Amino acid sequence: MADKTKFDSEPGRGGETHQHVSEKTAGAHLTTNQGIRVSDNQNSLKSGERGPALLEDFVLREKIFHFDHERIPERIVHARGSAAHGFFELTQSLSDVTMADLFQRVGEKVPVFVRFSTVAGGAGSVDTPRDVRGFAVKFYTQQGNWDLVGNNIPVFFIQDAIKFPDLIHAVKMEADRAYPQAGSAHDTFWDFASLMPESTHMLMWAMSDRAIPRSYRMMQGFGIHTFRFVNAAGKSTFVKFHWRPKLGVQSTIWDEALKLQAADNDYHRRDLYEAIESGSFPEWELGVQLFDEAFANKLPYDVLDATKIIPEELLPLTIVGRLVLDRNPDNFFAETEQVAYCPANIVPGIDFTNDPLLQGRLFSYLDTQKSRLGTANFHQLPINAPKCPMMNFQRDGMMQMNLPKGRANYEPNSLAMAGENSGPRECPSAGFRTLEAQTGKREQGEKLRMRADLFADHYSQARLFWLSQTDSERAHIASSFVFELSKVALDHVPPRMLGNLLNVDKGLAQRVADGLGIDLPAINPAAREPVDLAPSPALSIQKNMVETVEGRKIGILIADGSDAVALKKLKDDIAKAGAVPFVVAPKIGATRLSNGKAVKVDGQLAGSPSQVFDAIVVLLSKDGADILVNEAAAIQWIMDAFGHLKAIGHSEDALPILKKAGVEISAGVVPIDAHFLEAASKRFWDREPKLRLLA
Ligand code: HDE
Repeated sequence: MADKTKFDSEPGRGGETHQHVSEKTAGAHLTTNQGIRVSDNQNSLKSGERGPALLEDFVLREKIFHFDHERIPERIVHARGSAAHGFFELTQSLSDVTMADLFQRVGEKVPVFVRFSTVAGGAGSVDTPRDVRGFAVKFYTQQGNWDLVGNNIPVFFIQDAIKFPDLIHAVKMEADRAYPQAGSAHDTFWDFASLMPESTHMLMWAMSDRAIPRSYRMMQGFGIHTFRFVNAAGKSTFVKFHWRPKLGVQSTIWDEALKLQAADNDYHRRDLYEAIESGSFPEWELGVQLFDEAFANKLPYDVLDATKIIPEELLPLTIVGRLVLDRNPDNFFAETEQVAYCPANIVPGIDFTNDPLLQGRLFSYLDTQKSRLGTANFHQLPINAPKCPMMNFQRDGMMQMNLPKGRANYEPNSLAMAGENSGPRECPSAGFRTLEAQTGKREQGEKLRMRADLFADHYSQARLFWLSQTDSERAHIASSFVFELSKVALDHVPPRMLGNLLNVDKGLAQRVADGLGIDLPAINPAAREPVDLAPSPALSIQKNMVETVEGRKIGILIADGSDAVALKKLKDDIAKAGAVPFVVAPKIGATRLSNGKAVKVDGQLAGSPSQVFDAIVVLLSKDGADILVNEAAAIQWIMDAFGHLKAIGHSEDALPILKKAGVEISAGVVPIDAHFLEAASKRFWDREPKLRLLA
């Protein structure tokens, strides 16, 4: 490869840098796409030194032509994303319920490519808006590719695919003004959402801290729809898929998410990339909820309705495998951008249900890939190609990259009798067979445009979600509704939304009305009266926090005179606990520590605000504190960490600066030697009511 080649460098006539290889250097010659060696990559061909550029300059034209076409259409939704390679390893066999090959043999691994994304924003938008996150997994199994294209929230806004274009039009930037980018806090979204009572359950999740995750590594993932497993005997079992992050679910809080949009547009992308580069591989468990028709028929909601969950307390998860992401893509475009997921990609042993949202998706993804990737041959791109043999009689099309040999492009044929290659054939026993699902009479009958009865219950599960949250989480949800609705300029919309929320919980509706400063309207009649369902503690983030510093990033503020021994110990302890220390100082170059030695730090104070850390340490000497007490960036650094409910470790001499930043010595504010790491594994929710007025 050219990487290790030594180049001669010499300036050209205009002082431009020319890097040369010699004629004999192997493997390092710059060429055109036709393999023609390039002699000068700095100057276009001109007629005379001040003359016009010449049309015959094929080197220039080819280079600019290719550049002009570098971009492809971005995804219509989920445009902004990041991805990684890894594997899925089976830890418990499911051979009794499915014949899918990847679920047979414990210990066997299947390669995967996983893409996480936001939904509403364009490809260049920020990572931390309030939004649902995509969680799409491509399993390259021995039986072909299976794509589990899910989200980090287990329900969806709508029940029927026919509403998807309306939902997306409403949430994306408004058609005339082309803003806001990547956010739901605007007229058209809430106009639509308030007219769609079926969205209410999803809105509760979207207004919760689930929609502002700390990291892709710290989100759950869900297949959402009810799918089917089918075993070798042809028996079908319903299944719902859940991904569980090893680090637990962790989220930011709203003020922090807002400030992260300024601090680091690529916060999640960087976090995923760095974690994998450093060998701290993100990991999830795969859990399945398995049930049969009889169980489904007993539920007070319909399992074909994607706005409903089955609480874990009612139907526990069986953990069957683990997903580990251990390799970053080599090229963002070739892999992350060109990967084409499709819920219709399933393997023998897995099948669909009649969920009307899923059924629409089965059409959409293949269709969209054609316009996004420009050719029906996108499946041949390395990232999309199956890793098992793939053979059929499909031919030609734009960008055909395969070179099929022979005449057999049809079937049946008898070319084998003439000694020619005759191509592949169907297999009745191992080929994919759609389950001959025996379905009840409600799945058959007249052709109707209508929904099943239980789909009309729009509020019971929204209430269940609300009742399952801690006080702090409820305050966040109510405040999010206030924030979003306060951005709505159409005065008739917030009351309509409140009329829906009254069906969820009167207290919630009242809090939102108070936060907006408007009167509580009359309740909007429910299409079907909600019923009280038992709360599900599993739905709360705070009740299930994994108290660990593993995978977290801890910012340490130092300045001239900071204690060298304490700094070393702190960094070692943090690294030993599986977290990442990140040292910040007013200057990136040399900071002179207490031992007289100069150190280079990881980030400059003004460019490394505390939002990007999970906990901070203020490790200042008296002199350092005296100087930084007059530095707004340092005060803000500490104030934000306190306001974002993070642990703050400090040296004795740093106390005056903490005081100036308004830090009250309270839970989570600790001297560095006093169990700082224990504090750093938590967030201090109880601090919040003293710091901000929540709804
Ligand atoms: Fe998607 N969705 N979606 N979606 N979706 C796309 O496919 C669509 C839905 C999801 O990282 C598109 O390749 C319809 C639910 C993810 O590349 C498109 C409906 C869930 C991703 C599309 C839904 C998802 C997409 C756009 C309603 C969670 C990103 C580009 C019936 C279970 C995949 C593309 C990636 C992407 C259509 C609803 C998840 C247009 C019609 C529900 C994670 O085909």
